[in-house]
Parts: sequence; C-alpha cells; structure tokens
Amino acid sequence: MAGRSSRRRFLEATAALTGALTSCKRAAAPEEEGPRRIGKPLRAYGERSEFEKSLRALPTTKILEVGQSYTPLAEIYGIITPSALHYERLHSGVPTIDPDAHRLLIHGMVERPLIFTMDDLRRLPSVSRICFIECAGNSHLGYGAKDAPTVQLSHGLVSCSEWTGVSLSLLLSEAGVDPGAKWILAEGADAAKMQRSIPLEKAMDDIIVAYGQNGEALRPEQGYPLRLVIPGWEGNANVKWLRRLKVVDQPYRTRDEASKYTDSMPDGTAREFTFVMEAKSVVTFPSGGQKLAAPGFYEISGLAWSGRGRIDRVEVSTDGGTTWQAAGLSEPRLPMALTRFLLPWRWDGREAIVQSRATDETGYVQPSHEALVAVRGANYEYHNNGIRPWKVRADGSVTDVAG
Ligand SMILES: Nc1nc2c(c(=O)[nH]1)N[C@H]1C(S)=C(S)[C@@H](COP(=O)(O)O)O[C@H]1N2
Ligand SMILES: [Mo]
Repeated sequence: MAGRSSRRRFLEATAALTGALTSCKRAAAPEEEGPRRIGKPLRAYGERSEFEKSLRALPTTKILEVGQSYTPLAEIYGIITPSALHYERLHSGVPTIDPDAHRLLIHGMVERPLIFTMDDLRRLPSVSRICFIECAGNSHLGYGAKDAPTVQLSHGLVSCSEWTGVSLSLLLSEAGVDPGAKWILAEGADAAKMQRSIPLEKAMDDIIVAYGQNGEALRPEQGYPLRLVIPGWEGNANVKWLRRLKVVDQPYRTRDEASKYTDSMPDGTAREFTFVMEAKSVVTFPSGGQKLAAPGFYEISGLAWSGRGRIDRVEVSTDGGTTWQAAGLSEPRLPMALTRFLLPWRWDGREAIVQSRATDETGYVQPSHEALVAVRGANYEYHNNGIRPWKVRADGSVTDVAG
C-alpha cells in the first residue's frame, strides 16, 4: 500500500515537473563564442563565487559583541551549514586565543587533575559527528514565534556541522571520576566566563570536546580552539573557548543557567535545566520574504531536527492545517542532525497557508504554538518548538500569517 501511494506521488510529481520544465524558455545557442579568456589563478584558500551573496543577519543595534547573528536557512542546501554562515551567539565578543598557549583543565572530584594542551588533545583518539546546535532562544516568543518576517530571523539560531574532537568520556576516564560525582561545570575563556552545569550522565555519553568543524579548525566564532558539542542539547551549554571542566556533585546554578535559559511557569515555578531540544521543523521554501513567480510546480523544502534522535516523519500542510501530507526525507537522516524534507507541490495561485510538523523516533510530535502556550503560559522565552506557518498570498508573496 505504501509502495502504491509513493508511486502515485512520484507520478504526480513527474507530471508537475514536466509542466514546470516546458514552461522554461528554450535557450538559443549563441551564434559566436567570442574570445576565450584565461580564468583566475589558483589560490591557497578558497572563497565563494563573487555572485553568491548569502549572509548571516546581524542585529540592528550598534553593539555587535553581545547578541546573535542568524543563519540564512532559506539559502542553505542540504543539511550542513557552511562554517562562515553558522549562527553566532556571543555573550562578550569573540576572544582571540593562541592555540599553543591554550590549556584545558579537568579538576574537582577526580583522582588525577589533568591539564591538556591542544597537541595533547589532537594526539588522542578522535571522533567526528554531524549534529545541530540550536540556541534555546531560537524562535523565541513574541518575535520569532509569531511575527518574524523571514525564516532566517524566526529559526536562524540553528546550524549543523560535522564536529571533530575527543570524546569527553575519554578525558573524564583519564582523570578518574569520583563515585560521588554527578555533574560537571564547564567554563569558557571569553570575558563572560560562560559557565554551565552539565549532568555527568550526558558527559559520559556522547559529548565531544571539539577542535574541528566541517573539516578544518573551529571558526573563532564557534569557539576556537576548543568547545563542547553536546548533541541534541540547548546551544548555551555547548561552552565555547572551553578552558575548564570541574567535576562536582551538584549543579552550580551559575548566572548563565539561572538568570537566563530558565523559564518562569504560570504557577510561579521555574523550568530549569531544560537541556533537550525537542523535535521541531520549519518550511524554508516557501517562507517569509520570498515570492512565487507564477502558479505551477514548486518543491516545498524545509528542515527538521530533534534532540532525542532521528526524525521519523515530517508532514506538510498547504491548507492551514486541515490536511497533511507526508514529505520525503533526504538521506542522510542522522540522529540530532538537521534533516531535509521535500514535497512536490502545485500552487494553484490561491492564498495558501504552508506549515510542517515533525515526529521523531521516540514518537514525539511537534506541537502547535497554541498547545505550547496552553502549557507554559504566554511569557515563556526558551524552547519554542511550535509549528510555524507561512502565508502564500495570491500575488505569490510570502509573509508570516499575521502579515
Ligand atoms: N564561552 C561561551 N560559550 C558559549 C557562548 C558564549 O557567549 N560564551 N554562547 C552560548 C550560546 S547561548 C549558544 S546558543 C551557543 C552558540 O554557539 P555558536 O555561536 O557556535 O552558534 O554557544 C554557547 N556557548
Ligand atoms: Mo543560546
């Protein structure tokens, strides 16, 4: 049955595509080729084509040392974010760190406190893994969730890279963790001295002490020369410019995890240590600020991810949530990585509300915005993974739903 319906979908897509291609203008062969010129020379470090213009969106404030820049999600292909377009979140600017002088200290409740140089770390067995990092404030309520005009501003605080480094569990085993230890406290070498408490269980599971990003050293903005990569967990705990790990028996409730990245609930309690980024997805085409030229064939495209594992299913609705269709999921479909979804679509030229809904391998289904507000109240700031619709107007322009 599944085979028959996917075959029918394929046939429909092919028919739609044929329509799209016949409407493309035939290119006439040039009469004369003209003189052929020698191109540009070899160069030692590459740059993108001068015709490519995708940029991170910067804040409109004058201060650029504190704040965030957003990945242009609508302009990215596949699942890997180019390092130069990885979103940035800075609490006190990007420090300049000489890797030869940099040290990582592991101390506290350990048998042997250890100090590692970068060379020490690079000599140890390495691991590589493709995973997303998402700021807990991505799509934050009051702006990103409802009114952001583009998907870059509503969802651009998520990016996905291949990270390379040493398994944190290996370093901790070398130091010898005391039986009573339960948490680690990670600290960055930036002026903000970012500090986060992380449960030891996760530290012994899949955390990477990373020095590599997409085949080269980390970008300075991403924590050069060393950062934590915590697959599936909120961006803030992925401490950059990592210099110290203290093994402890309780969370420290540092400034960075108490005054921020904690949410007040309607009943007066606080949601704290909300580490996991729950399943989320967003349509990147068509999305706010884009324009469909004419009715006809389009491929709806977007990204889905879950901090609990693989994305199992993404459904897309083009009628405001009345009906949903299963989108195709591109390979590779990795746990805790961005996953690309695609769905052929024939736009009939009438107003359409387009949105996506992700389900991860645990069976968790991405909730509606309204369902989140019902549980958390209207004032929560972090971990907004609600469904985000876009409106395609009859003139082809795409806006947020209020627009
Ligand atoms: N030392 C340090 N680590 C940090 C930060 C920081 O400002 N200083 N920002 C945090 C936040 S809030 C996020 S969302 C991620 C962002 O990682 P990125 O800038 O590589 O995207 O880094 C985290 N680690
Ligand atoms: Mo963040």
